[in-house]
Amino acid sequence: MLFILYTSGTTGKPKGIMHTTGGYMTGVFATTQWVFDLQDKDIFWCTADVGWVTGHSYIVYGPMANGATQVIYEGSPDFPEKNRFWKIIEKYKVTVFYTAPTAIRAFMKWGTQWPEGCDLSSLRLLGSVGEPINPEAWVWYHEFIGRNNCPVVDTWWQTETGSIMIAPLPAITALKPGSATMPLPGIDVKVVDEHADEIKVGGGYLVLTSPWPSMLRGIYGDPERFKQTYWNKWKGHIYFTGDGAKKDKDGYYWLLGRVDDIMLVAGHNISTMEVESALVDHPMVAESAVIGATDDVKGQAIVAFVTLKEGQKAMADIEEILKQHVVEKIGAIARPRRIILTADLPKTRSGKIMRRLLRDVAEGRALGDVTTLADAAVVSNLKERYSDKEG
Ligand code: 7RM
Repeated sequence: MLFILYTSGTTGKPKGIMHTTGGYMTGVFATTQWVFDLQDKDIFWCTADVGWVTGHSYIVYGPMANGATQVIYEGSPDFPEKNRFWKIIEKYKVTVFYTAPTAIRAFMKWGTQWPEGCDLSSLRLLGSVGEPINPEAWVWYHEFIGRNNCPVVDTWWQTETGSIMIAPLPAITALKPGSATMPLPGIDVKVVDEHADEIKVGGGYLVLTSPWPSMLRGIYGDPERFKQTYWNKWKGHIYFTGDGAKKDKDGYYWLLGRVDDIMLVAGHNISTMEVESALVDHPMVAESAVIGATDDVKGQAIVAFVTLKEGQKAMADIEEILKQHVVEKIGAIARPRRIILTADLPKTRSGKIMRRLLRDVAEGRALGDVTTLADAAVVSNLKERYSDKEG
């Protein structure tokens, strides 16, 4: 065994994911080369916390095994000012920069004056990891950080997979904003339905159908849960990722988030990600988290928690404006029942939104496990505000 990493703070009781030396190292060594195409002159910077798998795989093991030159930073992105990251890139002439959509949306919220005041001309490649990157954030990242001059590689993978599974190969794969594109060589990915039948074009469950070097070797102390969680949804050797995805006619994969987060509204499946993406497409919105709250009539009704951009005033009819915007982007079926404005969203330390806690808030329940929440005050504030308004 090399390490145990506890994961899935977003959905429930954390699982101790086990990785071993040879396979894991092979996976991260190869994918660091393939996806980031590191050369001797490169200066690589992955902004992840080392306690997240991204920090393990793409700060500690992958780049180090490749002998890469790296920037390693532990500190906040907004101190002493909101240009801290751009100052670091300027100072150390970073060439490859790897960060998360949650960070990109914070940069967007702060405004373009911060990156614009720094010299980012050393950058040649940008990466994204951790959640689906909405096209709006992808385009902003490409334009204001990459100065329309750097490919953006969206990389899909999990603590369990150990290394990147779906991502473009820079200068080889044609990019589509918002898509992680296609599986890396040797990685067998499929989108399947309830019966494990492959969906060649369209949406379904994302599965892996052959082993790969850096696959997890189990859940520490709980082999039964390992089988149940990943291997028992279908017969045969099919690893279930827990994510939903759509495959388009060109064979590109579009990640839809965890299947547990998909809503059923009046008989229609709507992913929280699609509604969130429509909301952040509005010029006033910085970030949003969408959940399905139990509804007597529709089964589930859409409730959206929304953070506005810095300096943006909340006018009286803002809820109606945003609801209408979602209707225009997706259709009447996706019209949110409520929009709740909030300064912060509950997140894990790696920046993933904890929708489970927002469902607890919306349905007036006591909060479930909050041990993986980065800032506990965020949900208690929301809980107070939500019940005020509902009454
Ligand atoms: C690397 C990491 C895993 C879950 C995974 C997805 C989501 C991660 C992307 C993504 C869409 C991406 N490990 N996820 N990367 N969704 N596009 N590029 O995040 O174990 O902490 O989380 O994160 O739902 O299953 S993790």
